[in-house]
Amino acid sequence: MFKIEAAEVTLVRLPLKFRFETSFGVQTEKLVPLLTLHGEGVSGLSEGTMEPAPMYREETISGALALLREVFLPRVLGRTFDNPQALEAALGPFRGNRMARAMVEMAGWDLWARTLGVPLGTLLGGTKTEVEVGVSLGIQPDEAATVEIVRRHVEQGYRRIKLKVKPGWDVGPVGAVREAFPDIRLTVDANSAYTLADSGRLAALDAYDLTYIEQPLAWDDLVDHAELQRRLRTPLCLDESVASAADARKGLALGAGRVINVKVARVGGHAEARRVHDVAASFGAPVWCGGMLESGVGRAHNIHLSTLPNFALPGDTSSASRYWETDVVNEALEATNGLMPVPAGPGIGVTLNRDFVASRAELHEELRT
Ligand code: OSB
Ligand code: MG
Repeated sequence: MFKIEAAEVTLVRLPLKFRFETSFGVQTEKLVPLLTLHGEGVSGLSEGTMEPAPMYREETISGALALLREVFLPRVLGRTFDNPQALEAALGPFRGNRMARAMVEMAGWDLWARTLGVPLGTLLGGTKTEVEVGVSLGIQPDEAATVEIVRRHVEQGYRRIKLKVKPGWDVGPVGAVREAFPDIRLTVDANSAYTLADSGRLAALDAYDLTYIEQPLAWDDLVDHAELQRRLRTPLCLDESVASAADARKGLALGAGRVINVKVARVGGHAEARRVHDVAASFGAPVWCGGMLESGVGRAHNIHLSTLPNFALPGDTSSASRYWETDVVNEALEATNGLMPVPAGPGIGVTLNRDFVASRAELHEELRT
């Protein structure tokens, strides 16, 4: 059992070390909402992965902060829960807003794991002590720059290279990279930039031996993905359009894809992420852990989740030092030769660098009953 006595919400602005261009825009900094749930002598940490504007999915930081303040935290503050599943159930009646609900649920898992003194991954049923990771590389100015940035990351040992693509920026860079690196595990991610009318262009990618094409079609679509999958040899991987285990079941049953990118916050937390993992396993479909340019808090959550067995393909949880000059946590989260060690110790295994967080905080609120 654990009691939630108080909550702290902090919003931190971090400059990104690289310019991250996707089909939906360019990012040069990250606004990171952090939640601390205080129990009796123990606390749990989580990070929100919604963004200032609803470009990836529909949730936003300002919307999530309002919901946390006005609805979700008042529902759980002062209460005692048997386990994180009971905490998840307390938020179960609320619809949508899964990233906001996930902040509460994920901090609850960390709090509970720290109370028990076990690593979060172990509590979730994971067994790995390190997890395989790749990198997600943004759209580059030209093909030569793309080949060059891929070379740097292949040399660092990353186990998979994912290139962001969009209409007009696909077969060119993919062909150039495949020619330079015939044997690497290569994927692309379109973040919903295509429609079924582009299926000819997408079928041209079949020539490059991609492990999968991630979310080519609309963020809320499964039916057109199923039609597209019938027209392609390359497996499709669903990201945006899977918000729950039910979505995963429907998508896999329809043949909308053969792989799922699991982002714990997108599906509402660890319990639902594990259900997505299990549903995919029942279809014989591998999953992998996606990323949202997380700070060390979200990154540590991702690493622990990735220790489950059906995380069978390398995730996006690359070294924190790629993203940040200074991270919000004290521990370094660094991959060596494409292997990310699971942070040791209870819970997510990382601690907040409180001075740094305070120096970068744009908002700080404490809530109690
Ligand atoms: O589609 O996976 C995505 C980042 C922000 C929003 C969506 C996505 C991404 C990434 C980055 O691909 C993965 C990472 O390095 O964290
Ligand atoms: Mg994606």
